[in-house]
Amino acid sequence: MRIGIVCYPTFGGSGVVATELGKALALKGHQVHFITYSQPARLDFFNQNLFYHEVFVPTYPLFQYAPYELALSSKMVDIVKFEKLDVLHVHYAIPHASAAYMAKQILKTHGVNIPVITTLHGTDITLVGKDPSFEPVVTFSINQSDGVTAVSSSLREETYEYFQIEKDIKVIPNFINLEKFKRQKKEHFRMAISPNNEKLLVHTSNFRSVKRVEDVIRIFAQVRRQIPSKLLLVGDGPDRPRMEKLCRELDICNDVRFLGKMEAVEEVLSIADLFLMPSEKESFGLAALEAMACEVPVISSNAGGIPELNIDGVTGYTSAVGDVEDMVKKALIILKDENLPTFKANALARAKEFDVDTILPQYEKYYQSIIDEQ
Ligand code: GMT
Repeated sequence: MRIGIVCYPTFGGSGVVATELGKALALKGHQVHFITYSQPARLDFFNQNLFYHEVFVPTYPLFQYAPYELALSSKMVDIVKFEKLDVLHVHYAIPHASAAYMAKQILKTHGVNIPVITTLHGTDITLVGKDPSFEPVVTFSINQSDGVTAVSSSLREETYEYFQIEKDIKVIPNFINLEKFKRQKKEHFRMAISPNNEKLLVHTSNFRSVKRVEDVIRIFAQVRRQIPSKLLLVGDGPDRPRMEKLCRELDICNDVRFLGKMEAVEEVLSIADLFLMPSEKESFGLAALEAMACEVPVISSNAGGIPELNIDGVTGYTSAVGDVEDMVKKALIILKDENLPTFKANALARAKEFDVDTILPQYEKYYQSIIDEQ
């Protein structure tokens, strides 16, 4: 197949899933064309089947806001026609689904019918999408897509709850490349971070309020009182300065490291004992899946689709959003030396169920079914 993929090119979950999907499809012999405003962060290797088309938005003094969506639609029209694409797969509804709708209508006037598939990733539905500023456009463009997928059953149900959706939404979960995400021998790194064999807790996110990083720090502060431990924080975002201040107030700076944005997050996960994800909302929790693939059990909230991944009492524990006390209690259970190996093994076994080789054929089958319907 000749597939167009539209996504955010950043480290965020939707961009990562879209890029890893495109890479995996290219390795299976499909021709994949990425259409976005800069080179996707993980589009980091050469493959004869991979193409990248940059969307350029001209500026003009009249534009307070440059019209990215129009430039994107125009680029889609051009690439679909010139590269003779079979399907356009857009990731994150805003503004990709409406831009694709526009492109589809234009292409019709050129005698081209391009099937459009929209994948809903989370905040495009649960936070941003239901804002009245966007809701009518999101509802319309989801209903006008030829196919719609969501990354968890929870997100599917929330989409039906918040929007008047007539389309069937297919659930295709996030997936993981177990070749990249596996526990590596990084003993020197562990020795440097926890020289006295302290337990290592890790959190990775974009430090937005939805991630509740404050809970991460408060959980750690309490765990640390009972078990010698260290906290590694990977990622960056608007809440980071406030979190650094909180660490000072709690006098735990010596045991907390802010590592910033990292490419090779699997290296940090390889030395971790516990992953913390206390999110307010989380459609799937790709970061937790990456941790589990590196044999790291998870303490999480029970928000959104997380319980579809983190099995309570097996791969870690889930607690109500904001219940820091419960998360501390459960973290201490996992970190006991007699419990840790079982949780680690269970986390890996669960991650294997989301192996890219299992999930990729679900996308291929879905693409074909939507193409065949046209
Ligand atoms: O987690 C984020 O804030 C980034 C966000 C995104 O859209 O890039 O991630 C969302 O999509 C991921 C991939 O499908 C999911 O694994 C994340 O759970 C989801 N985030 C939220 O729902 C908050």
